[in-house]
Amino acid sequence: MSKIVTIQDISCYGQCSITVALPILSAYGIETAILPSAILSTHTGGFKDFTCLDLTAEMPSIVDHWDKEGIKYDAIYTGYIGDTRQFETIRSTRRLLNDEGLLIVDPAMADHGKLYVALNDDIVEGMRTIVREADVILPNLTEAAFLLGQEYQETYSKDYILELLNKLAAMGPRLVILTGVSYEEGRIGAVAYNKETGEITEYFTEKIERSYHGTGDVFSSIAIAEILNKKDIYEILKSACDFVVKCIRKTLPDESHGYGVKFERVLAEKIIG
Ligand code: PXL
Repeated sequence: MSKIVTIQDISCYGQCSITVALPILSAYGIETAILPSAILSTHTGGFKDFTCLDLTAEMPSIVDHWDKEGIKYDAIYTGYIGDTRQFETIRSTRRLLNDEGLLIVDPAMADHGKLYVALNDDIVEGMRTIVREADVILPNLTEAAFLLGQEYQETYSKDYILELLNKLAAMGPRLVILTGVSYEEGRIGAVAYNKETGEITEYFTEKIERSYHGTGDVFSSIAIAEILNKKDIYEILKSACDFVVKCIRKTLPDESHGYGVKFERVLAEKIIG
């Protein structure tokens, strides 16, 4: 059984970050520890006057204690990071990885061409430092462009996607999974590049014209669970894309529910059937 630690915020309300990652990874039979980076009343997408308790100062002590206890992990999964000092802690947490352990970075910081409201360019720069050390990264198109210091492009060709994948892999990671790729109307999906084999893998599904917060976290949690369960890359992309579409479909009928996706029933159906 794999053991993972996820480093991201606790958004107490809003179906994102740790409240998404924990149940999904657990449902896949992965032992999951958390290194919370902050406690927010809600996520920062659409709620006004959210509260935030920063946990930067506590994080190194937690990691030191784990180290003293001899605790080891098969993977570190990082998500939304709101304070640049935490990137050093993330790098230091790598000492807890087993020999074959993976640093998996979801640079959750932007979407639709814009940084999330509470973030700035220093976070992008910090995110680059952990991307350089990562084994796997899962950016969306906006995050990919920002990591590379490029303008976000709304329309693009296949060559542009291949160029992004190549440049991101050149930063360090051996597997890049780019999300939110759409070459034709009505279809959207993910494209992966494995630097070691040179293999490009794509999976596309129906595009629903409604966007929700937290879908990136749902995608990454499923993909990471499948990676740890040693699925092949096509299965990883298919599982994550299909799961997100099902979650959006479940959420659509409830128009008052715009802050996240109703992933819980979809997860329950996956397990119980
Ligand atoms: O889902 C990404 C995310 C995570 N954590 C916080 C956020 C967001 C997106 O807005 O605000 C606090």
